[in-house]
Amino acid sequence: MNLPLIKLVDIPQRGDARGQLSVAEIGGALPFVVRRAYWIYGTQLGVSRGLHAHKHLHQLCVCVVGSVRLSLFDGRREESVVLDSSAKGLLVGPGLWREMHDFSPDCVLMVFADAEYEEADYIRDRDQFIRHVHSS
Ligand code: T46
Repeated sequence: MNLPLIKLVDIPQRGDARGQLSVAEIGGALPFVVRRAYWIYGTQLGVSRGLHAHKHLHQLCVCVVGSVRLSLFDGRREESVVLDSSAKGLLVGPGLWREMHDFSPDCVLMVFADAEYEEADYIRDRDQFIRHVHSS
């Protein structure tokens, strides 16, 4: 990962003969206490989501079924990461413009966040985001 605010982490797999089990916990894949979890699924073909940044929020994204491409932009550089395994998670810090593209029809994207939902934490205008990063 070239952008300092994103990090690909291993999610321990504890499967056995009965089937699979993946775990995200503090001291392991999770560097923060989870205050909210949500999951994105049933995304229509060709739809892109995200298209915003967060001022403070830290999140761990895990694609538990299917695949999705996340594109992250810090105001200068852009990086794309394909998530297609429940054994990998992407830690996404604040101050990054994020877009989600190429959802597979079966994609289930789980997101763990360190804060409750707060619309005031969102920057939904790309030009405003660029001004925000260049002024901080
Ligand atoms: C992010 C990416 C990866 C809530 O009421 N509570 C919530 O916790 C969330 C996440 C959303 N909402 C409402 C707000 C909107 O009316 O659900 C609706 C869809 O949310 P949004 O358009 O922001 O969804 P995405 O997929 O564009 O973005 C989401 C997260 O909002 C965002 O924090 O980083 O996934």
